Amino acid sequence: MVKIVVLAGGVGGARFVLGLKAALGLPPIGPPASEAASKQADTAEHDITVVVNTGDDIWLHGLRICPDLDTCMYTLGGGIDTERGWGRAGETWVVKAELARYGADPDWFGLGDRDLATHLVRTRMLHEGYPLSVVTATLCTRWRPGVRLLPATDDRCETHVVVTDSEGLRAMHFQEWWIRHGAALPASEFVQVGADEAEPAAGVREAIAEADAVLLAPSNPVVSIGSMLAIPAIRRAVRSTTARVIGLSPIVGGCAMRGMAETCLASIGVRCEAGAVGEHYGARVTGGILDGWLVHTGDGAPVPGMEVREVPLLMTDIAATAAMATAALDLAGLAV
Ligand code: FO1
Repeated sequence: MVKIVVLAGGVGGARFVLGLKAALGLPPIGPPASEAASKQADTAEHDITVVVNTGDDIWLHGLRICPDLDTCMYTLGGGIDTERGWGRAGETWVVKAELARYGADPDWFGLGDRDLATHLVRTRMLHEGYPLSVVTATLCTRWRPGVRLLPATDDRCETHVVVTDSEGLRAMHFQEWWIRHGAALPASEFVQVGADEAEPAAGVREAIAEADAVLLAPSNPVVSIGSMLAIPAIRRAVRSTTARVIGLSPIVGGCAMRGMAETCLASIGVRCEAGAVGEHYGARVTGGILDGWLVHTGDGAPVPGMEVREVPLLMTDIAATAAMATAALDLAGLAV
């Protein structure tokens, strides 16, 4: 059985995994058709583990909200609102409006009524003492994403943004910076609060160590992939796996597919170019994490210590994304 581990953020990461599943002959949405086959580990051909960023996670209205885990779960389980890329299809916002009438802050966060049920179940289980990895597995018994979703950590490790503007220097949660302020405030630093003490969630180390390929999805290199690699034991696991580690550039032709990456890269002094992001991740042979780097056609530039290949990297549909995933697995030395 071929074991594949993907490090992924939210919208971009989830869309990439849809293509990866298709590349492996799995239905992109939902569980493998032959449920029995996937249960008989020896007959299932592939085992996909997605290690998901938890840096976006936030306590709001007394609820624990995990945007990237939910985006992956809904996308792969068929419940996502495909226009927004986050939250539930057919969503309503009655509770959000009621909270606003009470003046219950914050009113800037899009708390959907259907989504609320996920946060209520998760919060209740967390209060009962279950780790986030168990909560996620429980939520996935409903959504059946067809892959194993693991939070990067069961510990608190939130991305906060340091802003320096006319009001002086202050920090705020990533969600407030991204949603309330539209990522428009000048961010001087992104801090993963708790990263040094955070441990990988149960199963993460083992999945990376036992993988036949480790892929970095085309997610935000700073606040999605970067947040996970800020957890020391995750970085160590990626650097020491016997699998080849292959990244896919989220930057195509000098611009990020999801607006935020450009802003985040500028804040940490990395040029918004595929080659610069590859260098930012670094080659494993020189202390970084990558063995190979997939860039969009035309963005090819040598990056010392890693094999760079050019393929179309626009996730325009599942077939295009499947081709990207196939190219990444090929660069990892796996023919699918
Ligand atoms: N993104 C927004 O731009 N506006 C929102 O109001 C919003 C609410 C929201 C609620 C639940 C959820 O799972 C995701 C949500 N997102 C929203 C996306 C979220 O900010 C993610 O962190 C981004 O997708 C970046 O990864």
